[in-house]
Amino acid sequence: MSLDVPPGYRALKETDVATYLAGIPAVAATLGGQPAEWKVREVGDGNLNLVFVVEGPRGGVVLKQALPYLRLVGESWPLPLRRAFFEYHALTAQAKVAPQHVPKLFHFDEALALTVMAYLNPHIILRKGLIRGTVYPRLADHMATFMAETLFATSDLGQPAAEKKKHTALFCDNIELCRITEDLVFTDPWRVAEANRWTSPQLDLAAAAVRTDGPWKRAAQELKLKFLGEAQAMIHGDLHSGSIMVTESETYAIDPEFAFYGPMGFDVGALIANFYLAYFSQSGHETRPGGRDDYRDWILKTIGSVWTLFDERFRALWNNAHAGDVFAPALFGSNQEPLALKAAQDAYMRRLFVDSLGFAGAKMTRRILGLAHVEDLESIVDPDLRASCEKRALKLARTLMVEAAGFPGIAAVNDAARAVQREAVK
Ligand code: SR1
Ligand code: MG
Repeated sequence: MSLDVPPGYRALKETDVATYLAGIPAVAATLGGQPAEWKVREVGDGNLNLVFVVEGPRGGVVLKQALPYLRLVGESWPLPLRRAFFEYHALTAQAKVAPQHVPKLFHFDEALALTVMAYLNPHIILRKGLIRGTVYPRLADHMATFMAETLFATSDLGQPAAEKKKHTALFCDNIELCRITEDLVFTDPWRVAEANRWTSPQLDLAAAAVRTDGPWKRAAQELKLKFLGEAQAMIHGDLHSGSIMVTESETYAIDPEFAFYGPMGFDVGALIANFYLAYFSQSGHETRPGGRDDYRDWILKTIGSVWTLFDERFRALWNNAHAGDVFAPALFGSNQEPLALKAAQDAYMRRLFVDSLGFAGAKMTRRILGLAHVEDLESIVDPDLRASCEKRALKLARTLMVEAAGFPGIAAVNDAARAVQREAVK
């Protein structure tokens, strides 16, 4: 198949990068020295793009370029280059309210579909840290802040309707990346799809059972309806632990190329899902039974703190930084009906909580039965051990999707996860 690329586009090679960057003064200054001294290496290990790390005598940058196809699959799966445009606009919007949690942007080239940003060093991808069993004491605080700030600011509470409509329009053409999510997260795991894969034969029965499970399929479609129809805020759209870079003291959300105006719970749910996947995969990484018990506890504590702090910060923004056309202070001013406002906030946050659990369940299911899996589980070499971790994760995933409304709070969800972890796997 010949790929349709716009004039002026070419996929860069390692040998092109220094010459290209030399033409961008802010980047040249950040790198220092001469282009001949800059060391370039392609490090992309994600599903979609080329990623070059460039280091000079003074500092480093990352150049991320979209390919006209899905890297994970190859040229048989074309993908619009325009995703770089959405990533650039999402990073720009996020940097306005959470600059400490997104990489600094140096440059965007629409024709080449590339962005140049700060090289985060010595940060590592969170997923790798979770596999190693590393504790990140500030992670929950940082991710709760990132989500509360970015979701609130782009919601109808944080900006006037006219601005929201314009910003929504900027992202509404991100059709193909949304389509990936619509298919891979909400549809394929519940049907026979060529791209699906799972640990076989251990999960064959489980994969077949999912396809005939009416309540589970219905829950997936109710969530898909929300994803398609609820333009609540500009969401990151792919906020898994591979899209977060960390040290013990810093946290950055990267790669928002799936951004669009969608349901906020999709971001919160993606993060929670990846923590639960990490939780259930620990049995595959401990060197003796129980060796990761403390770490499992830390993951659950982190999940609890993410939700609690997010809830707290989102409400604080609502009380102190309201700028939208809904729930106007004129209707709910502090001297007027504080209890009515509190009740409205409780209802709003409750809906968001229930949505987040449902989305978390869908995101967990797709990583076990769908096309794109996660290293947390894939790196467990013994297929029986991996399958037992995956069965536990699937069990919680179903409960989160089908019974989300029955959970009174995040502590109860963690209790359910602990109970599943303790059960013998069938
Ligand atoms: C087909 S691309 C597979 C997945 O990689 C991205 O990170 C998204 O999660 C997407 O669904
Ligand atoms: Mg990504």
